Amino acid sequence: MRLLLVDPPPPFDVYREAFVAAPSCPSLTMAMLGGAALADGHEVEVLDLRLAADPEATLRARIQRGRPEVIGFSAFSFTFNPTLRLAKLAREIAPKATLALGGVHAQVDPEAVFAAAPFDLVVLAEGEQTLRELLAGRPLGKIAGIVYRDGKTLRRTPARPLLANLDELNFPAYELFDLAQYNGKQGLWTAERIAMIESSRGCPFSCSFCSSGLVFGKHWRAKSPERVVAEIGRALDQGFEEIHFQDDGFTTDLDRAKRICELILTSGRRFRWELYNGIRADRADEEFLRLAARAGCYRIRFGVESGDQGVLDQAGKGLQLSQVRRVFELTRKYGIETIALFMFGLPGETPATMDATARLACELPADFARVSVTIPTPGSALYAQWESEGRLVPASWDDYHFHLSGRLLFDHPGVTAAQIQQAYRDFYRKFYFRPSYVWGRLVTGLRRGTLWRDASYFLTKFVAEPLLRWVGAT
Ligand code: B12
Ligand code: SF4
Repeated sequence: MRLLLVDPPPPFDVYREAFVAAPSCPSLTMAMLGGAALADGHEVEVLDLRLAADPEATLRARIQRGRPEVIGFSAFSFTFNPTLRLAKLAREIAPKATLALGGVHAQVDPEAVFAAAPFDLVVLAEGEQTLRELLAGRPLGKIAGIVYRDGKTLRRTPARPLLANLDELNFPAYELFDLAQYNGKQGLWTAERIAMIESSRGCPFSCSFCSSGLVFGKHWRAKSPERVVAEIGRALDQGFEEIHFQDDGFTTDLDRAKRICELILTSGRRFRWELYNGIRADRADEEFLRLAARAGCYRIRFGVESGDQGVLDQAGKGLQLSQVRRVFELTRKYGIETIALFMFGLPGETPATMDATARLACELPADFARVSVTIPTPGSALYAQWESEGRLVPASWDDYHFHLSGRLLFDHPGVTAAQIQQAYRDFYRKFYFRPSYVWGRLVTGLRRGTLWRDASYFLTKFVAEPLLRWVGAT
């Protein structure tokens, strides 16, 4: 079969207004699905419309040229509207093709998707095996884990059990991408070609604001260390220079994480890697950090969320601030860069707790810090809570990104949008413009050889981009 996998563009440039860099590397989602389809001998193309100047025209041309029989889209909430528009266009150009939708947003209310766009099926949870069965021509009614159109009726097939042994997955098919189109060396990244790798799926924790269990569930499953290192080796052979782990729980089993580091060391391959999706502050110990540093880990993000213990507890984070302080000290000890990630607007938030968050950020020996405004992610406990309390503000899915500061997606009992916006600006000013921080970065930059990278990051974020925005606005 001829398969076209489409990565939709965001509705607008979400990163422009925020002090964060827009990542640019091939999608792991598309690479995993592509790998599954290639293994069965199908013809696969990936179309990354995040890179297209005119997504509609690009999609049209690609469908006309490749005549795909199956077109698969993947959507977050934020990219749901562009996906619907593109699916309608795809249907016009290829009336006979099977249109499938997967990804996190489709899980929340799959039936509702069919009213909005002419999809033939929505894929629930993990998608590799479902896609293989679809491409093999299995009747839709016999494919587990989908909702599909049967004439005018919508039918849901039995849930597909999650894959027990992740080593059975095919390797991500990064050969489907034109790597020359990707340049991750922007912002704080240190290489141009960056491969996303997942070493595990699922997360056993229950943070109220998180919806990550929607796709991969709460049961943590992991690839073997040998498989993870083999996957990395293949990515390096394909020309990637750096590895970013996208798991929710790289260190859920610390012994496995240490073994991965040991295998990297004995493999003799030297490369830099980052725990990009972050790890929990209570899931790292000294031995892991020491091994990780030796094995090339140069940066770890930690989801701290708040500087107020009460807010953390209400969010069900299950983390103590003392654990946060300790892990930052330890990570620094081994020379690994840290990014502390925070949120504003969780339940229990007040102006005082936002101050406490900014204070904690400044007290931690973190190399960088970021704050995002809470979005009530569909499928999370927080979304359900605020929906039942009538606190959700009517909004477009286009607004479901983390960098919204001028307007809130919820009516918060303790803070106003203006207070959050002020606290957001103050946070960045307080953290990045401290004399001790600036001095510390200079020294660290000289010691680690990152001075030029840091200087260009700060010049871009705090001088060039605000200036361009100001020019654009006048
Ligand atoms: C990597 C990642 C990114 C990367 C890359 C995204 C990409 N396009 O590749 C970057 C850093 C760019 C990114 C950015 C954002 N992200 Co992000 N990201 C993730 C992360 C950590 C992992 C996703 C991943 O690669 N998983 C591995 C793959 C294999 O799994 P998967 O994508 O779920 O796909 C599987 C199934 O869903 C299914 N499937 C999916 N699509 C399809 C399609 C078909 C046809 C089929 C058959 C099956 C299928 O099969 C796949 C294989 O099993 C998730 C968290 C998570 N744990 O999922 C957040 C996550 C998806 N991101 C999220 C958000 C909010 C964002 C941003 C909007 C944040 C922001 N800046 O404000 C941006 C917007 C991006 C944009 N397009 O502009 C949220 C989405 C919540 C929601 N309801 O929308 C998540 C869930 C994080 C969270 N817990 O809140 N993200
Ligand atoms: S925020 Fe992290 S630890 Fe908490 S449930 Fe989500 S993935 Fe798990």
